[in-house]
Amino acid sequence: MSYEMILFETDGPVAVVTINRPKAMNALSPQVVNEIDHAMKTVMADDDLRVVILTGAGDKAFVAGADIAAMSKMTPLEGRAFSRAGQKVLFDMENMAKPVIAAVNGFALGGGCEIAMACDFIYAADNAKFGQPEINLGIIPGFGGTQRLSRLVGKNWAMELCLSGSLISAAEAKEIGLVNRVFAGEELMAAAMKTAQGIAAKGRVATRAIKELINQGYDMSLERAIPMEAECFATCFASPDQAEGMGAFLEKRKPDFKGALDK
Ligand code: CO8
Repeated sequence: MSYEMILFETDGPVAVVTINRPKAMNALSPQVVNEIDHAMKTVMADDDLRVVILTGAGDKAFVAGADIAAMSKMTPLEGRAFSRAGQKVLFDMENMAKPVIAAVNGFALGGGCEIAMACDFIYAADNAKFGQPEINLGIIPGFGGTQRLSRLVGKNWAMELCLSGSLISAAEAKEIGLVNRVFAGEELMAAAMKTAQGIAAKGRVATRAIKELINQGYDMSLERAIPMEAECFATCFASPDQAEGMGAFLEKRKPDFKGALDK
């Protein structure tokens, strides 16, 4: 598939997916959402790719939301279809076996904040702004925002952001736990790439287990989630990565993890 709305680049084991509609602040149209979905599936199908960085083109916006012009003409049924399709793409990305880092380089509003929250964690440029301003348009977040935001930052902040539609700075987003780290704009991609390359050098079996456990356990009681961890812990011992990792430690050398993911 050749992309029109995103750029797909690789740097060794790291894929960089850049939403590329800077004139429309990288707004999410149905085509953009489909292309992101395709890019993530391409990463999953390629054994050589291990981590994804998702970012936006230009220095103003990561994603300024769903495309308001496209949404303005939607019927209720089309609105539901768009919302459900977007939710599925974000859910698939959140649950894919390979990590996805959001590098938020400007406005992350509405669907933009929602897509960033569906990534495994967020790095932000110091000029980034976050918000769920849908209420100003007479609608609500539709790509999982009411649910992921409260899980990430707590009910009180989710309520304030969704009800007021106001924006917060990168520093405030870090303070409430939405963003992991904030960088000067020109340093954001290098920092995201350094972390991505570091994760890419880890074992794939362990990486996948960590994603699955944290994502699935998040909504479960500790009593039910903890035994799941023991099962995944045991599974790690069936992967060559366990022998390699521990052997490398004991031999005082760097590990070379080769464990593969099943398809
Ligand atoms: N959709 C379409 N176009 C957009 C969007 C958007 N979300 N955001 C910006 N643009 C366009 C503008 O229309 C403008 O286009 P043009 O140059 O042709 O007039 C261009 O980008 C530049 O924008 P501005 O001139 O407004 O730039 P400013 O720097 O003055 O302001 C802002 C930047 C603050 C980002 C401002 O553009 C803005 O407020 N944008 C809208 C933000 C917003 O409300 N986002 C939420 C959208 S709703 C949503 O995301 C719901 C998600 C769930 C959907 C569920 C399915 C139904």
